[in-house]
Amino acid sequence: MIRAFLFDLDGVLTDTSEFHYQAWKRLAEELGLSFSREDNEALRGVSRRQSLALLLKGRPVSEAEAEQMMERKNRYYLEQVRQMQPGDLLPGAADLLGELRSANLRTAIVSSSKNAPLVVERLGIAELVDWIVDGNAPARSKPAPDLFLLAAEKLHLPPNACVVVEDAAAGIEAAHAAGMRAIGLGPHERVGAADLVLPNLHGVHLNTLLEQLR
Ligand code: B16
Ligand code: MG
Repeated sequence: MIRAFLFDLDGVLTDTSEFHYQAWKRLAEELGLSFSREDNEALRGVSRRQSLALLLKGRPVSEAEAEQMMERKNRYYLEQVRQMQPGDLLPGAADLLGELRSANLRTAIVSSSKNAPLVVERLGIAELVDWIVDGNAPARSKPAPDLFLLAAEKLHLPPNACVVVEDAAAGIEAAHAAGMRAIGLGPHERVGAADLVLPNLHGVHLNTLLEQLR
């Protein structure tokens, strides 16, 4: 019996990845490093600390320097996030959240981003979300199941009553490790391990989803 939907944020409800890309690229240029859109693909769903490690490509830095770099990148990122509006929700996202509300199903956002609460506020969907688990949670990041298990606990539901919606391979892995079913958004090469694969949420309705998951 499905009682809740746990949504990843970036790549599922909105596309903050472009803002992450611009911010990391600005930092990389300042550091004299190359950073392409292709490089950015590897950061999908990956924590800020791990993203920096990938950007540095083995270049050694002290812990203090790493902290300062992440702070700088986040400052650039937030300049973009502060401009976000409800129009930045991906097609179909608001409709599905509304349908879940009407059907009395619970909803949570489960994101690796420490900025998830601000993004949710800018998107104007706070009212449609019961709980936000973000990258500030004292838990291991995806592909560990921790963030999803924490969401289930906060919603007072067993893991098998929750369905995860994810765009990253690590997120699908985390959902399965948590004992949850997963809907993967994107190409099969990336999210093929999911129980149901869809290109995105455009035109996706709750009734059809529940049937497809049965
Ligand atoms: P922050 P998600 C992830 O969001 C992004 O996909 C990833 O690119 C980013 O590095 C990570 O959040 C951390 O974000 O720097 O804002 O804490 O897909 O888990 O919603
Ligand atoms: Mg994502």
